[in-house]
Amino acid sequence: MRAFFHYPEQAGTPPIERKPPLGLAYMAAVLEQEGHKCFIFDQYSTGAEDGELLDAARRFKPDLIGISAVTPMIKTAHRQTGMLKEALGKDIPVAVGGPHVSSSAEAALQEFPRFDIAAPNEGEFAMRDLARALEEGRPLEGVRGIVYRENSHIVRNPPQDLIEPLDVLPFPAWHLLPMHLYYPTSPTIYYRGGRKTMGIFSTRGCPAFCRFCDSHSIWTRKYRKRSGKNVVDEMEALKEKYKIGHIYFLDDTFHVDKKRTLDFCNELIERDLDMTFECYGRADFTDLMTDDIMRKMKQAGLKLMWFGLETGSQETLDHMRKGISLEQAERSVRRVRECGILAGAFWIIGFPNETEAHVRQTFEFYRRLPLSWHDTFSILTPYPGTEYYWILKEEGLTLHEDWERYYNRHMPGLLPPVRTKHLGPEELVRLKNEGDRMAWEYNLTDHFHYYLKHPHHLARNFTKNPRAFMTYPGLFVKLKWERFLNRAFKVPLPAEPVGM
Ligand code: B12
Ligand code: SF4
Repeated sequence: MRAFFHYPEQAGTPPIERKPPLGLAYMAAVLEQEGHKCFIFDQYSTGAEDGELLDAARRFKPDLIGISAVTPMIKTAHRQTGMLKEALGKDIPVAVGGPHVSSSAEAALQEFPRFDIAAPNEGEFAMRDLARALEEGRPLEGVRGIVYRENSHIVRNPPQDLIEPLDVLPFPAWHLLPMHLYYPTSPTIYYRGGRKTMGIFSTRGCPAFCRFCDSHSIWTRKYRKRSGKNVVDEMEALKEKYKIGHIYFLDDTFHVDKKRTLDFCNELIERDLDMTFECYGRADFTDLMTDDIMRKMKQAGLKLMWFGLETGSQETLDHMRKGISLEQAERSVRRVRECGILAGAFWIIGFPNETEAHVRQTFEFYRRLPLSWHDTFSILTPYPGTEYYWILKEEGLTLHEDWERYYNRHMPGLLPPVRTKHLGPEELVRLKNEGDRMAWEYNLTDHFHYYLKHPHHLARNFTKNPRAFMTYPGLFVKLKWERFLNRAFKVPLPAEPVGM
């Protein structure tokens, strides 16, 4: 069987960040183990034209197509499905998976008639069983983990069991990915020190209940982990094969399990790979960790820990069911910094009850924290599958469901699909831009200080990406000049988002 996997382009703009479509690479690895031939077309990161997609598919001659889509990609995925079916000239089954269909497989098949099969949740074994059934000419009835059309009905088969232990999975099929596109590190990501980077997914599922988050639709809330040894094996392989020096863990919450965290650190220290890493943590789990564990993580190579802090208003934190307090958030960031690790945070504005005063509270909190990376602001976007999807709808705060416009940040000229009870979409964009500007002013100052202290990183990053560096002085002058005009002559700040 020949399986062609596709990760569509981001409609409307160039990619935010080139990161590997690991889901497709995992599925391809599993299919290859079974003797199938696979191909991955990462249109998102390559920026390839649709014509190139069709050429690649024609050359490969697939028997099965698998497309991955987040919500804002689903329309593109559907349009391209039509093009692929037409170009290949025969009835090749197209399965779509990933976050959007994980929460709403039936609705997606109803809304998008060209998809034949939707595969919600974890896809490795659903895809394996689907390929086996198609190859053997068996009906889809027996394939667990898929939703498909039968005559005019949509049929949902029983789900696959969650994969456990996760160590049974092979490493992703890196050889099918344009790996070089994921390496380059921008000068703004200074702490990676110019090392080649790659992402790893080492745990699945987050036990928390944040109302804006869609992770549970894919993974459930059950926390599953790969062993420390298995993860370090993957790091070692990436180092040997691709000279990767820095890993960004894409897990929702890396350090839920203290023992696994320690096992991983000990293994990494013992093997002395000279690799660094960054990960996402939750403030409450970090709060529970002893300084010993934090220091061990630092010793193992942890450069930066990211936190979803979201807001500076306790009322808003409680509304979104974040499950942390502002004190915990602040304590965790300070502790991480005291242990010699950098700290970054993600922020969201636009929660249903938010007023401008709430957003300003967030800005103040943001300024107070000793963060090392100042991330820009997202606007709450109610992805289907999240609790806010239903809450906002019921409260009349959802403005439309044009999925293509369901981005939560980095999209110039795009209004959010929601409002709050007190702020309209334009006001949310104005506040977001004000926040982003503040973030960039901090970032430029922080980068300057970091590079003063680490001139060798400056040299390394500069040689890796000189063009990106050249934008630094221009951005700095622009931000300062606009701020000066705003303060001195009340000239409004430009509405366009900032960033490098
Ligand atoms: C890394 C990441 C990114 C990377 C993209 C990486 C990439 N190329 O895949 C970047 C930073 C670019 C990104 C951007 C965005 N992201 Co993002 N991202 C993630 C993150 C943290 C990890 C994804 C990952 O690597 N997973 C690991 C692999 C193994 O899993 P997977 O890709 O999901 O694949 C598995 C299953 O989904 C399924 N599957 C997937 N595809 C297919 C296809 C078939 C045929 C089958 C059978 C199965 C299947 O099987 C796979 C293996 O088990 C997730 C959070 C999470 N916990 O998943 C959010 C997440 C996917 N992102 C999300 C969002 C909202 C976005 C943005 C829209 C945000 C924005 N800026 O507006 C953009 C969209 C950009 C775009 N593509 O158009 C949401 C998606 C919600 C939704 N309903 O769409 C998530 C779930 C975050 C969350 N907690 O809510 N993201
Ligand atoms: S902690 Fe992160 S991954 Fe977990 S539910 Fe909240 S937002 Fe989602």
